[in-house]
Amino acid sequence: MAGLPAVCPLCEAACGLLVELADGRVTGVRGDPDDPMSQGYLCPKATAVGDVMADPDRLRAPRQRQGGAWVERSWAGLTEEVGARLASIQKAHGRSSVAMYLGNPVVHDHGALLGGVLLRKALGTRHAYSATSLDQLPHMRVAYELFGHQLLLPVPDVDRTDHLLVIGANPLVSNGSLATAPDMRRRLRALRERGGRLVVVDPRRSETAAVADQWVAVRPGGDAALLLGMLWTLAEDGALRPGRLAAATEGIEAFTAALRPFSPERVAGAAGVEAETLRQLARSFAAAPSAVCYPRMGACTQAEGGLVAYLAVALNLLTGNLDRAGGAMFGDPPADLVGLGSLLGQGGSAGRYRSAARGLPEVGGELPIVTLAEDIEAGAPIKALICVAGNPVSSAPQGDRLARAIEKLELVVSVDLYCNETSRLAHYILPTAFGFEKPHYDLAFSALALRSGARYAPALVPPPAGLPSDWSLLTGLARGLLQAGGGKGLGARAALEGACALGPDGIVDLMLRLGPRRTSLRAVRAAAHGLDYGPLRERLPARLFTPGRQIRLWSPLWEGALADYAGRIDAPAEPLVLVGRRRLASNNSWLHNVARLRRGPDRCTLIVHPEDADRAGLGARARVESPVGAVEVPVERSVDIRPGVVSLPHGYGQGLPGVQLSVAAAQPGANINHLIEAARVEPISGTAALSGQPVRLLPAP
Ligand SMILES: Nc1nc2c(c(=O)[nH]1)N[C@H]1C(S)=C(S)[C@@H](COP(=O)(O)OP(=O)(O)OC[C@H]3O[C@@H](n4cnc5c(=O)[nH]c(N)nc54)[C@H](O)[C@@H]3O)O[C@H]1N2
Ligand SMILES: Nc1nc2c(c(=O)[nH]1)N[C@H]1C(S)=C(S)[C@@H](COP(=O)(O)OP(=O)(O)OC[C@H]3O[C@@H](n4cnc5c(=O)[nH]c(N)nc54)[C@H](O)[C@@H]3O)O[C@H]1N2
Ligand code: SF4
Ligand SMILES: [Mo]
Repeated sequence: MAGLPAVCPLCEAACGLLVELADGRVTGVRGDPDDPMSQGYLCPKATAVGDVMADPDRLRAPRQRQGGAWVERSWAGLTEEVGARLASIQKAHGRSSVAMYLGNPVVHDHGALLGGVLLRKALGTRHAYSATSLDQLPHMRVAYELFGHQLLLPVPDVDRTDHLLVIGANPLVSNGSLATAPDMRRRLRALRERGGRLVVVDPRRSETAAVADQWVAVRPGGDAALLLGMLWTLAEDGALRPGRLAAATEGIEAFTAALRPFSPERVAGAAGVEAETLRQLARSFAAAPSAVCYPRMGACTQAEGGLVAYLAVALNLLTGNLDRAGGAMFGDPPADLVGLGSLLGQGGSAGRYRSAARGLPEVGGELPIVTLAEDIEAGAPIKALICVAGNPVSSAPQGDRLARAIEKLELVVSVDLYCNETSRLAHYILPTAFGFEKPHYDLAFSALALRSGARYAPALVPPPAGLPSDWSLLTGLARGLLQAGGGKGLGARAALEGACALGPDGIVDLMLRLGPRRTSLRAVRAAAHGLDYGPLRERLPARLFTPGRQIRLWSPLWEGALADYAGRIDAPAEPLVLVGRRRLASNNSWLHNVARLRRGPDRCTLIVHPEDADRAGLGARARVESPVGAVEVPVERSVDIRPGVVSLPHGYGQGLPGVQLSVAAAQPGANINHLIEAARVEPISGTAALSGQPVRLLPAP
C-alpha cells in the first residue's frame, strides 16, 4: 500500500502516517516508515481520525438553538451575525463580559492555534481560559519564573539518557506529553538495552511502571516531599554539582539552604516512601552519567503541582543535567514560537489581575478554568462564552456545576465537531473541518520534540458540506466582532488583517524564514516525510529570556512556597484518595464515539486495592462519594495500586440529556470530574488538583 503522507493530529506524538483514500473516505492508515521521528509507529487511535471524519454523529452544518430545538443554519452571514452579537454584549457589559475557552485540540492544528490566539486578542477579554489550567500550567509558570519564558519547557532526552526518572506520567499509554517522542515503548526498551535505568514514581503500577527497573508507589501529592528528600540527600552528600550552568544560575546557595528542613526522615511520611528509598533514588540519579527527571500530568495536576514542577527542574539543574545530552533539554523548532513570542514582548505573565470570587492570579493571560463557574455564580460580569475545541463540562472539575453556570449565559458559542456535554448547552454550534481535511504543521509540538525537525502535510480531502477550517471560522468571528464595534478595535483589526493576508501557512512560512534554520515552507513541503535536523543541542544561557540571561532558581515566590509547604508537610494523610488514568484507545473526552475503539469490556472501572475493597465491603460495583458528588462504577480489584488510592479514567460520562453521541452514550461510564472539587488547586498557578481528591467507597447494587 502506498498512501499519502499525513500527520496524526490526535496526540503529541504526532506520528507520520500513510493514508489510503477511496471516494474521499479514509480506507487505510499505517505508520510512515520514512518519518524521521515516528519511523513507522502508530497506535490504535490513528484509524480513529478517519472514523471521526466519517462519523454520522459529526455535525456537518452549523446549528442554532431556537426555542429549545436545534435549527440548521447556512453559513451565509453567520460569522458576522455571531460576531455582532458578541460585540453588542461587549459594548453593553465591557470586553471581559465575553469569556473564551480553548480546548486541547487547538494546539494540534496550526490554523486553530493561530486563529484562536487572534480571536482572543481581538476580544481583549480577561476571562480567557483553556485546558492548560487542567494540565501543564505549573510547568509554564516555572519556566516563566526560572527561564523568563513560559513556553521554554525542558524536554527529557529519552534517547540519550542513562537514567530516566518519570514522575506521574504514563507514556506507554499517553504516548508522551510535553515530550514529542513517538513509540515510547521502543525508546524505553532502548534505554534499558544500553544499560540505562527507568524509575517510575506513581501511586499505581502503571503500564510504564510495569516495564521499569523500579516502581515507587508514592502517596498522591507526595512528590514534592520525595524530591525534597532526594535534593536534601544530595546536598548532604555534596553531590549537587550544576557544572556548566553554575555561573548562569542565581540563588543556588539560598535554594540549598532552604532544603534544610526536608531530611528524608522528615519527608518520608508525606511522600509515603521510606527514607532509605529516597536516599537510594537520589544517589542512583546523581551517579548516572546522565539523568533526567520527567514530571508530567500526575506530577503537576495535584495539590503540590507547582512545587513538583519547580523541584524537578532544580534536580535536573543541580545535578548538571539541565541542557545537556541525556538530560532535560530545550526544543529546537525551525518555526520558533518561543523566539517569536519574546520578539513581541510576550515571555509570559503572572498575577496582573485576579479572578473575581477566589482571587486566583492570571497566568500567561489566562485565568484558571476552575474559577469560571464560581465567577458566573458570584455575579461577575460574564455574559457570553466562546468554547473552541474544548469540552470543559466534561474535562473540568465539577462540570455539572459549570454546566448550570453556562446555562445562565446570554450567548454560548461552541466551535466543535459534535453536540457533546458542553456544546449541547450552546446557542450556536459551529462545526469545522477535521483531521485529513486540514493541512498540518506542528507549531507547538515541534518545540517539544526530541529532535529538531519540520514537517508539513497538506489537506488530503475537502471537508464535507463546505465546512470551514478552524482558522477561517475563528478569524471570521474575529472580523465580525471587530466590524460590529466589539473587541479591541484598531490594533486588533490591523493584526487580524495582516495575519489573514498571510493565512496560517503563510505565517508558518514567515516563521520558518525568520527562524534558526532560515528555511521556508516550500523547502519543508518538498520533503514529503519531513526534514530532520538531528538531536537537540545545548541552548543555555543564550536561550534564556531573563534579565542578564540568568536562571532564576531562587525568588520570594519559591521561598514562600517552601515555607508554606514545611508548614503543612506533617498534615495527616487522607484515608482514601482518587487519582486518574488514561486508556490507550481514548483521547480525553472525545473519541468515545468511535465504535472501533469501544470494543471489548467496559474500561471505565475503579481500580481498588483488595484491602480497600474488603474494608468497604465492595462487590462488583462501588459508589464513590466526594464532598461534591457521587458516581457508581464497576470495581476492578488489583494489587497494582497503593493501598488507600483508587483510580478512575477521565473523559467518560456522555449520558447527559441533549448529548448526540450515539455510540458513546450507549455505554457512557461515569465522569470522574463530578467527584473532583473545583476548590482544590495547586497554589502557585491555580491549576486544578485533579489528583488526590479525598473520596469514600460504598458498595453499590
Ligand atoms: N479528571 C481529569 N480531568 C482532566 C484530565 C485528567 O487527567 N483527569 N486531563 C486534562 C487534560 S490533560 C486535558 S488536555 C483536558 C482536555 O480537555 P478539553 O480540551 O476541554 O476537552 P477534550 O476532551 O480534549 O475535547 C476536545 C473537543 O474538541 C473537539 N475537537 C476535536 N478536534 C477538533 C478540531 O479539529 N476542531 C474543533 N473545532 N474541535 C475539535 C472534540 O469534539 C471535543 O469536543 O482534560 C483535562 N481534564
Ligand atoms: N491514549 C491517550 N493518550 C493521551 C491522552 C488520552 O486521553 N488518551 N491524553 C493526552 C493528553 S491531553 C495529555 S496531557 C497526556 C498526559 O499524559 P501523561 O502525562 O503521561 O499522563 P497520564 O497518562 O494521565 O498519567 C499520569 C499518571 O500519574 C499518576 N498519578 C496520579 N496522581 C499522582 C501523584 O500524585 N503523583 C504521581 N507521581 N503520580 C500520580 C497516575 O496514576 C498516572 O499513571 O496524554 C495525552 N495522550
Ligand atoms: S501515538 Fe497514536 S494518537 Fe498519538 S499521534 Fe501517534 S498514532 Fe496518533
Ligand atoms: Mo492534556
